[in-house]
Formats: sequence, C-alpha cells, structure tokens
Amino acid sequence: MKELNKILIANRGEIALRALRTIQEMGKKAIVVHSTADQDALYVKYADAAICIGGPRSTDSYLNIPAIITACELTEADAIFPGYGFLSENQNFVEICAKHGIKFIGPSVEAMTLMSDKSKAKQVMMRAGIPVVPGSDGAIADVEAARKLAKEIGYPVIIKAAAGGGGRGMRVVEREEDLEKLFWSAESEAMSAFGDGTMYMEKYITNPRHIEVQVIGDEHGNVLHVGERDCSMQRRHQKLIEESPAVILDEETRAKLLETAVRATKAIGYVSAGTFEFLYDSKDKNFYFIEMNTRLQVEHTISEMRSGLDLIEQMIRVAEGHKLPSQDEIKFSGHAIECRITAEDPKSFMPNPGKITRYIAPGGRNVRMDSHVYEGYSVPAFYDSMIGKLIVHDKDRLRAISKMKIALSQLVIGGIKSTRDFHIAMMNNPDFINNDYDTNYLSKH
Ligand code: MV4
Repeated sequence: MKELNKILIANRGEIALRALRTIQEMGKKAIVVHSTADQDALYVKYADAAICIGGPRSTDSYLNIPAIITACELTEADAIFPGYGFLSENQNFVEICAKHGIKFIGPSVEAMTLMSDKSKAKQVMMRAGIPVVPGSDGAIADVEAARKLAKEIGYPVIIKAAAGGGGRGMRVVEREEDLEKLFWSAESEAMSAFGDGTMYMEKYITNPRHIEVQVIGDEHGNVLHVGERDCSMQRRHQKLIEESPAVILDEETRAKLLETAVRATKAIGYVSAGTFEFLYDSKDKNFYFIEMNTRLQVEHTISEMRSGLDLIEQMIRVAEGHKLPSQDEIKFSGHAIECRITAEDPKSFMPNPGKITRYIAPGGRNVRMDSHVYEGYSVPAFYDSMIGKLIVHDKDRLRAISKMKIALSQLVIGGIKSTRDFHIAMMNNPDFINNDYDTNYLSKH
C-alpha cells in the first residue's frame, strides 16, 4: 500500500480538468503539464503546479516522454494519470514510468501489450470461453488462407488489422472477386498507419449495436463491472452519443453480458479500469467480444452517473493498492445519456476551432457538463475537436432524453460552430427516441 500524494496529469482538455477535480477532492496535489497552446486552459489555472513542456504539436508536448518524466522529477510527483488518447496506451511509456519509480495509473504493460494486438486478444478470450465473432484463429498468413477461410465462414466477411483502431486497416468483403484487392488495400493501410500489416478475419455482422462493458480490477483479484453502455450512435468511428443501460438488451442477456465481461477481466488478471467492446446482433440476441480498451474512456461518465462511483477515484485507489468495493455495494439506477459536443459544423462535421465569444453551460439536478472551456477561451486547432460532454441522468430513457433536450437548449456556445444543433435534432429524431438505430445509422441518414 503506497499512498500517492502528488499526481501528474499527462493530458489536456476536459479530461485533465475532470481528473484534477478528483485528485484535489481526494486531498492530493494535482500537477499538470501543458503545451504553449494550452497556456490559458482552466486546468493550468487550477493546478497545484503547472509545467509547460513544449510547443503546440502533440509530439512536442503531450507525447513528449522525456519532458513529462522530467516534469515528474522536478515536481516530485509520484504517479501519472494518463487519461485517454496521447500516452494512455503507450507500452514504452508505461515501462519508462516504472524505471523512474513513477506509478502509472492504469493496467500492467503486459495486459496493455496483449490487448493492443486485437487478433491475439481475441484468441485469448476465445480460449477463456468468451464468445467471439466466428473467424480466423489468430492472424491470417496470406491472401490464399483468407480466401479459403472466407469460403468456410461465408460472405460477407470483414478483414481487420491486428494493430487496428478507429476503423483503419479494415475492409468489408461482400464477394470472393473483391477479396484479393481489399486484402491488399487493408494490409497496406495498416502497414502505413501502424507499421504492422498483421491481419485477421471475421464474419461480418451486418447491423450490429456497439455495446461495451466498463470493468475495473484491483491487485487483490477483485473485479467489478460498472454496467454496460450502448455506443452505437457514431459517425466514421467517432462516437457521438452514448447511453447506459443498453435498453435493447433483455434482463437475461444483460446479466450474461456483464458476467462475461467480469469473467474475461479475471481471465487476464486485469488491474485498473478497462472496457470490453462487444458487437450485439439484435436479430438473434447474440453478443461477441471484439476488443478491449485498456484505458478510461471518454464515455466513462454515464457509468459514473448510474453507479454513483467516481471511476478516477477508484483507479487511483487501485493504484495505491486498495481493495475495490464489492459488486453488491454498487447500486445502478435510472438512465444516463452523454452527448459529445465538438467544435465542428453540425451538418458536415468539419472542424471549426477558434475563439468562444459566448458560453453558458446548462445545469440543474443530474445535469453534468464536463468541459474545460469558458467565455473568451480559444479552441486550439492542434488537438481533437471535443469541447465538452453533456451528461444527464434520470429515472428512465424517455425522461433522460427530455432532460437532455432542455439542457442542450440552455447550452450557449458562440463564436464557433458546435455540434449542439446536431444533438438537438437527434433528441427529437423518432428513430433515436424509439431506440431504432445501429452503428450504420448516420452513414445511411
Ligand atoms: C465489425 C463489424 C461487423 N462485423 N466486426 C469498427 C471499428 C472496430 N472497432 C470494429 N468495427 C466493426 N467491426 C464484425 N465482425 C462492424 C464494425 C463497425 C462498427 C463497430 C462499432 C461501432 C461502430 C462501427 C461502425 C462501422 C463498423
């Protein structure tokens, strides 16, 4: 058991501010590092110490490992909270932290490495009795092996990069004639994006829901699930709206899904917060593991609202060697929805950074605006375009949608375009209200 008194946040934006609040609420010191472009950020103002580590480009600052380690040593920080993106899933960084006696608040490098290879992760899960999409057992050797396997499992199939992410290095193949061409293009895309052309294959699930389960494990072998999330409303692999629970699941399927995720977490001895992603086929009520994210995700907030847990607090406590609360202590209630607000055109989703000339955040009971912006703040063009997350919690889904509509109508963002109006349209969209959507909804509408 080692108490962590000073925690350095190796991130920016809303998650840096979100983490800072929990760290300070726990009575600890929050140290932040920032780029020159983020000099005026709120987390810099609120931090117990702030160190400028480089220029605006991420490679010069938020990905600059020597500068971040130096900042830890200068401030005598004893741990790093990585957030999402940037260095949160960088195995090299985790090892460097360990060498410098800095606690990385996240999983072991072994778990991170295993899950970063999606074809290996799938193999391990299959061996542990977790349902996976029918397909190759591990990587496929060449296009000939791919052709043979596709014939066996039947078209359509999907070819995926083992190192993949964000939909890159992925191709759906409808017919055998297209296989060779699509295999090579997926492989070369994977090669240039990840420097790794390892491919695997799966049966293509036509209109799946993307349902994921939040888990957290401690160093004593305890594992908790923190419920599931439906993240099917997305565009080009960017999630836009998330909700919990996934009301498409019946009670029996939900119980099986949550139990499966806990079993999967235990099978790999996973410590810290993580997320198991599943595809859910509503036609036959089957779910299939596809990959695991070894970080805290953007949408962790809806799980917090429904469980009452602070997931960052739990991650820090786990890193200190504490035991998690037991599963029966976690009481889930109501329905939570998150809308991701980005500095983008609400119709074309083209990025639109710049100065926010007017800003009014909504509020009220069970309305949560997780944002680092304020009136007069300039959204830098160097980073992702998310400027905040609006989260509501209410008794049931329809009440949560009504609450979200009111909250969105009271959100004012002036000076730049934002996706606020997209979300207002979605909250009034009959298909969304009737829960009649899947991962392909926005590519068709
Ligand atoms: C699939 C699939 C259908 N069948 N796998 C997209 C990103 C990557 N994480 C996995 N993805 C998919 N894998 C099989 N076997 C459909 C998708 C998919 C998708 C998945 C989750 C959320 C949004 C998506 C959008 C398009 C395709």
